[in-house]
Amino acid sequence: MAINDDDDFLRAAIDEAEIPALLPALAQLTGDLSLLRDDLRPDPTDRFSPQGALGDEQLAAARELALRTLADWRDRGCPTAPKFADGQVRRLIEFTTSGALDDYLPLLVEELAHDGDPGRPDWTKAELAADAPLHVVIIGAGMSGLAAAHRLRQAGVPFEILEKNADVGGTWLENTYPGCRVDVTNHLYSFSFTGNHDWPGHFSTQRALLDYFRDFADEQDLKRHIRFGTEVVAAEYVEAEHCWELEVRDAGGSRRLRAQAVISAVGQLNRPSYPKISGLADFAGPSFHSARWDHDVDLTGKRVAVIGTGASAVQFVPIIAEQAAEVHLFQRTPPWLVPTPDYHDPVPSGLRWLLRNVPHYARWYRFWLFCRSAEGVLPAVAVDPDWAGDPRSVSARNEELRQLLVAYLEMSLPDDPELVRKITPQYPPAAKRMLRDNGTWPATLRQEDVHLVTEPIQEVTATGVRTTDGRQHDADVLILATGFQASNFLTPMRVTGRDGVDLHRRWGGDARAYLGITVPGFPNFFMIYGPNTNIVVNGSIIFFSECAVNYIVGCLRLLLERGSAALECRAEVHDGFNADVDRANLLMSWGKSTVHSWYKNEHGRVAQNWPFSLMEYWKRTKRPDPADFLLRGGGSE
Ligand code: N01
Repeated sequence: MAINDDDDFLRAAIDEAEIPALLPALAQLTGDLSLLRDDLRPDPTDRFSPQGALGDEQLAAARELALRTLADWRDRGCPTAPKFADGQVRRLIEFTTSGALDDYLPLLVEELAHDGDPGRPDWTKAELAADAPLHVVIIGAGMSGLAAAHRLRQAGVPFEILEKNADVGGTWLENTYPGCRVDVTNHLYSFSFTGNHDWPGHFSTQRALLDYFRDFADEQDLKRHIRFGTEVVAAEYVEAEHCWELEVRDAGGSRRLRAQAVISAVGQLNRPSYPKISGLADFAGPSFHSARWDHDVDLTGKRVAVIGTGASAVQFVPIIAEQAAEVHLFQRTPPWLVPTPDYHDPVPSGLRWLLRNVPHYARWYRFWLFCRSAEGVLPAVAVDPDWAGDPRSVSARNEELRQLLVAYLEMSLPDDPELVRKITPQYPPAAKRMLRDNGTWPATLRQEDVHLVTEPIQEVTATGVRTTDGRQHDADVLILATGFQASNFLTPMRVTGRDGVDLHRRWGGDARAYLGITVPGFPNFFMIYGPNTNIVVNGSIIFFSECAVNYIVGCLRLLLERGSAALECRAEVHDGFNADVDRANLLMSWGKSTVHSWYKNEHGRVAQNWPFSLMEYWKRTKRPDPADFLLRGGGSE
């Protein structure tokens, strides 16, 4: 990589840089550790101040230092960076984290990936057991399925992906509603093993995400392993042969196929939830769910009724409000809004140039984002059992956060206290998913042709929606932004394990698994983004999926190393883990609060969320402990 741009150009680019990432990148590029000045240390724990809470003078000094260093590197002919030893890299990491994340150090070294792809399996099937029968079926070609395929291929394990849709992308293929975009910063919401982090936005649109996964599948030549238009209807364990028999449906009808292991990568948020509202079927106009957007319906000049004010609605209502004559928005519970000024902004050209052209910077940029979000606001959403303050918060720190978020609403709508009252949540921050906002949501709600209705819905009629106060809200189009059947894991698939046990009957609407991945009685059946692996206020779910994939690949390795045919999680390990998770979830805002959310299942148990740190999941999924499993078949019998 070489640069020959003049100083003015470099200065302008550096003005847009994330300084806490630029200094270590330049130190690595030049080998000059004196760049890591004590007075320029950032604070990754300050979530609300930009640039690691560095002050103006510090920033000016750091920019000057960066400019001199980069210009000098250019003038010396852009020499290749010296090879850094792990110890030196640790020094760079310690500078970036200011010692705040010491517990995370082993994870951080891996996350930085300064020396290749640390998640790549360090074994292959051919080395371990070339002749062992091991064919893996992955269900779903979304983000998680593609990650699993990538790692299995690296390990030389034969696999195929069965995908019900006609393309890859999963949720990013199915959700095409206007304004759909990722709400986790993109440079983190991407695979650790793809070099390309050239995102157009800090939070890119659905189209950019879909292109990313499509490009990945093409570049890695994964599509030839995918059977598109193929839905898995049922999976049954054939104990005598230690394999799974799958019933699949495709254009040719119903077929059966076998695999030694199954990885479900079907996601949590993809089966739309249709509300049980009387009269829904009587609506005379077009009606659709936000995740099944009907692009044939032109909303121009129409009266549109929208039910729901969750993540989906908050993204699409501002767009459709520009086309529709009127929007009637039915809110049951308002969301908390997290101020995010750059939510819709493109990555500025200077920053993009640095990410593309300064060696190491893209990695340090992602790494810095990781450090900032690893713990996120987790400590501020944990319950203090002795908290006796406002019941709309769960601890002193949670109350501080609540007041900050209320202040944001008041500041956004200074002359409309009535609207502020209507959209201020009466439950603790993080009890439901908090949504990003750059001012768009409050501005949309105050538009004259947008009517926020907070009266409960009585029924849907042929011509609109009637609320319990007797008012009829006329509409030409009805959009259900009512979310997903998140807690109905793996539905509508039938999964039958050992001794003919039906997984859904076993769960009884209360899905549980060990690490969200394996279930006793269901040997060699693995899940990615399974029960209790949703993260709420920290990190990126892609990180979690990669951890789960790493663990599953480790389980397959165990099978091959031990010469076993099947591996099954011990019941006591599974039960003990779930008891820990339940206890910990009750000590989080989402577990303590009684507010309705998709984090809980029909029994009121938090079946979705991971209550611990990212570090904890990384540690627990690093490699499977053989003692957690029963091994059967092959050499183990
Ligand atoms: O769904 P939701 P979503 N009568 O369940 C209301 C992810 N996501 O699709 O809050 C009236 O959050 C319901 O009201 P209430 C993300 O993880 C990500 O918006 O239950 N209202 C709520 O307002 C997100 O959290 C992105 O009282 C009814 C709304 O419908 C998750 O998906 C984008 C009702 C449902 O909100 C789900 O988000 C979009 C009824 N009978 C989604 N039933 C990105 O980042 C439900 N509601 C890209």
